[in-house]
Amino acid sequence: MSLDPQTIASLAEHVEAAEREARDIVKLTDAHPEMDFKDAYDVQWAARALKEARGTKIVGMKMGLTSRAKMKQMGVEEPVYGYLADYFEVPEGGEINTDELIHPKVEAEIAFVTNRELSGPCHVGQVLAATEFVCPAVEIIDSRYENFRFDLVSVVADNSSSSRFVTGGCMAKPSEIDMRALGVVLEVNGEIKELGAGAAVLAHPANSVALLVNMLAERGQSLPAGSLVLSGGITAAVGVQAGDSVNVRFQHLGSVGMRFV
Ligand code: OOG
Ligand code: MG
Repeated sequence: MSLDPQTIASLAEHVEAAEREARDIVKLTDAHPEMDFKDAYDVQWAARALKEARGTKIVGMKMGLTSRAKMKQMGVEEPVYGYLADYFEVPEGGEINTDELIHPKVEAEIAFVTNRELSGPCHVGQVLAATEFVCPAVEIIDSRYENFRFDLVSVVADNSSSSRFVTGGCMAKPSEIDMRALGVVLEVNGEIKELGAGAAVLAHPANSVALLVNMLAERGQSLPAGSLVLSGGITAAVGVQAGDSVNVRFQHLGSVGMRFV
């Protein structure tokens, strides 16, 4: 059953305020067990509209739960998307203030920057042809739900846990690197926590962007030219706290670092 428009609007306000105020809340399906996938994206798009009405710009999109490691860690089996707002972006080597977050985790990801509009139906070849460059990225996720426990519908409504992201300065054309074999090493305070390769993301990270475009098409939306897209965590996410220093090494693409204060 679908939720009525007033309920969608009030859930969007509730979850968006929890994000801005870094407060945890119970998952939305506790009070609304009938909520479905479409309702959840309605809440996400309504929350996004609230931000835009306040002057926040949307600078890109992210895919999540695109690797086995992430699906297994969170106990959900389907990729999801979210939007990236301007204030989510942190410069490379920058500081992330943990007072503004609830329980942050870091993820190693490959970011795509597109040079033309992509609309569905979209296949991986169109994504590769429309990719100006890829660059290394770290996403900092921060579920607004208690103890990071959620179901698929609740996490979609919560903008798929989007919170902060950092991109690295090295770029490559898709033809210059084999993204499937691209190795990543995630270190916290100099200690290796996770290892992986690009193929962990739907066999090729460009598949994740194609899936995003096809999911957007279901709502009559497209991916505008110049979009930044995070293709999803390659490894399981790693919890961090104030005082931690994170460095992720990407084969061929340098490294991305940040400090949590
Ligand atoms: C959902 C977001 C997952 C990714 O890269 O897989 C995500 C979550 O695990 O909280 O961003
Ligand atoms: Mg992610």
